[in-house]
Amino acid sequence: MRIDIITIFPEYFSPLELSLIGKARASGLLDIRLHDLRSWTHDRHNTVDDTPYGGGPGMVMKPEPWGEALDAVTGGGEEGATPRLIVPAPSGLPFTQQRADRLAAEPWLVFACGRYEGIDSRVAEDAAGRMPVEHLSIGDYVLAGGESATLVMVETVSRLLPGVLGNAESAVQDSFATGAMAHLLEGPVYTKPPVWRDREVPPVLLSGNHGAVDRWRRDQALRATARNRPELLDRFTDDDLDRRDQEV
Ligand code: 6GU
Repeated sequence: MRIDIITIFPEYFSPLELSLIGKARASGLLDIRLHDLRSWTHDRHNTVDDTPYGGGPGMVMKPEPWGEALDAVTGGGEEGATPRLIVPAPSGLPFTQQRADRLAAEPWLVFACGRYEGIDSRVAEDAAGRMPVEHLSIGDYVLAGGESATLVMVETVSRLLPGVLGNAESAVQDSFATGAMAHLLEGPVYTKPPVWRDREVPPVLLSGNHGAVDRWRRDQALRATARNRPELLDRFTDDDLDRRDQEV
């Protein structure tokens, strides 16, 4: 997968050199390209923002540098290829695991990171004439810019790509994934030693009884979900829960 990120803070993305994503880039599974928006300005001060029409607080990102940046970045794909443009914004559609799954199937994503009060709205309108555009929010709070949201989305999508995760199973096992544990949160996890500061690992996990372990994990997942995200349980009917209990 190719991912282009346009930002006034390319240095913000140095974490993408580390760990799983760093390795996926080194091995060629992931082609992440960073672009400094200011390289498409033409004035002495490399201006990227201006005051909002209609008044109000803050500044708005100017359309001209964004238009040139998107033309340059999205025009250079292999014969006729068009990327999907993602604009992180608190006003966007919710970024969910389901949306991450769909993005992970795309060959090419471009992230346009806005700062200040956002990007002049004509930029996304104009781009939408040539490529699919999605405004996405990572949660119900307000960040200072799209950079940290882009890091979250790039990490979420990258770990779904074939070959990026060390253990292909763990993407399926996590909270929110599909399968028998779908829509449940993960319960507690343990490793050695079996006793630490007088605290024992739950004996069922040492029993070697895989059926009992699966049932215990399912029960713990239900408890964690009821405690922290009770609204997620509304998706299940009683029959649903009974049927899933027999699966494990
Ligand atoms: Cl994508 N951007 C900003 N600025 N704030 C956010 C967000 C995005 N998602 C949640 N809050």
